[in-house]
Amino acid sequence: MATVFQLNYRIMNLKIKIQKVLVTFVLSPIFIINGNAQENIPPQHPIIQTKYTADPAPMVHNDTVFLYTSHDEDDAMGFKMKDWLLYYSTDMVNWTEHGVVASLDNFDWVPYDNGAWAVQCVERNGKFYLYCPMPGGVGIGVLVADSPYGPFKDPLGKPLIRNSNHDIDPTILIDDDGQAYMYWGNPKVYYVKLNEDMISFSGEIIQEPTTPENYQEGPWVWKRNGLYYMAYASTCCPEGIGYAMSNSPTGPWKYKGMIVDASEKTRGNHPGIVEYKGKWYCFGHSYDLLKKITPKFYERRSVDMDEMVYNPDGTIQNRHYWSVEGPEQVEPLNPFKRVEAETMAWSEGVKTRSETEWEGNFDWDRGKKIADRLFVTDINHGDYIKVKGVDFSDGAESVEVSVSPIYGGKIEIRADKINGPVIATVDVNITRQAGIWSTFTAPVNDITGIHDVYFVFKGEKDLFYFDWWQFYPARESEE
Ligand code: FUB
Repeated sequence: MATVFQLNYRIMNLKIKIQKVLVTFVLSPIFIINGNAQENIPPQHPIIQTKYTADPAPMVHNDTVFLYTSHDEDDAMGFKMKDWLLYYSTDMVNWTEHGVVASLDNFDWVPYDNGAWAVQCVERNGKFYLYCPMPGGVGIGVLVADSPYGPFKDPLGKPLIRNSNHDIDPTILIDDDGQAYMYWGNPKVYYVKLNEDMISFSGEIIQEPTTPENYQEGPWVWKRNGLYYMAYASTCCPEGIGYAMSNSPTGPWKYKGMIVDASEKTRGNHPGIVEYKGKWYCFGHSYDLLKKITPKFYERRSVDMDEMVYNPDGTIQNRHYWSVEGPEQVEPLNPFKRVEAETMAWSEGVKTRSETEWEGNFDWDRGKKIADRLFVTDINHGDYIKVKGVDFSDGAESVEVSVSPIYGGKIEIRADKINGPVIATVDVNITRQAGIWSTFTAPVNDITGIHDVYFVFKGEKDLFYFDWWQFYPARESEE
């Protein structure tokens, strides 16, 4: 988001960029030969491909990274944001979608259905607090749950903060002495002390007098080795991720540089920073996925991330842009337990959907609930899902998949490359069973050790829905 001046500047810039893009579009041999922009896009990244996501807010709880995001609708032109999504990972390369974790419907007092902007979730005393800004002076609300997955409820029935039209992008710091602070704002930074209940505050709302250099919006505050850090969408336009440091949670803040440089690919940006198993990671968002399909500009963003490295003096190393290869995998993935099909390091073509399965077929008599499912949809010939670093250990004997067949087809499970050796072929040879879930099993060819796994879909069209998969270990040969 930006001031009127910034918006005018962005529009002017955008016109120049569109002209440039048109020139490229017309002159580039890639566009002439292939008719699309795919050649220009890195082979991997952003980290979520099945939906447009923005404003990443990672949170570590136990051994899992929970990633809350805003959600740009697939047909968004400008901001079209109704709900918030949750993803999780234990290896920082394969992300599993949990689906919608909260929405504007959670707040009775919000007057519109488009304005689910950048959230942050924090845990305190076993409860999870999701701070949700609704722009245009509506305010910042808070939702509470007993689990990071929700369900989240509004304990106040009114905004926690309604201070000005600048009330967006909340971030929370709980200091070592237990004092919690909330920071937010565009184009200035505001902060207030939160009470221990995390749903009320004490004292004045302060407009931070040293709003750090290059600050735009999207603050993210954390502490390391006694030093306070504030990262934020920085410079305009486009925006990268800059940061400032302080010796105190209340400033003054001193600008230290860019963590991720501003570039055409990032445009608006919004940092989320977290430490996980001894390494630090910086999340932001880009338009890379959108650019894969069009040179046009819409508010359809995609969360990306990479490792973030400190210098010995506590300053942060700059990275020009998210690397193509992403961070190192923290631990290999275990295929011998059920893995949700919506667990992926990368995918092409597929989408996801939530649905409740009922016993009955009729609106007026659905019978008992069988299951709430989130599954992979829109599976057509040539689409694929890549799962990184799967540890087959001493080998697998068979693989089982849960699918709901539409026109039917095959899943070729391949090692290391989309056209790598076939590990197994699962034949889904039933049709017209959409809504009915069955498992299919196939024998596994010789495979041991750690491999990237590609689920490559083959068939004519609308093959099936895909819910989960699991390998079974090779049985020791009988003496
Ligand atoms: O996603 C909506 C708004 O755009 C966020 O609140 C800002 O940080 C910017 O990313």
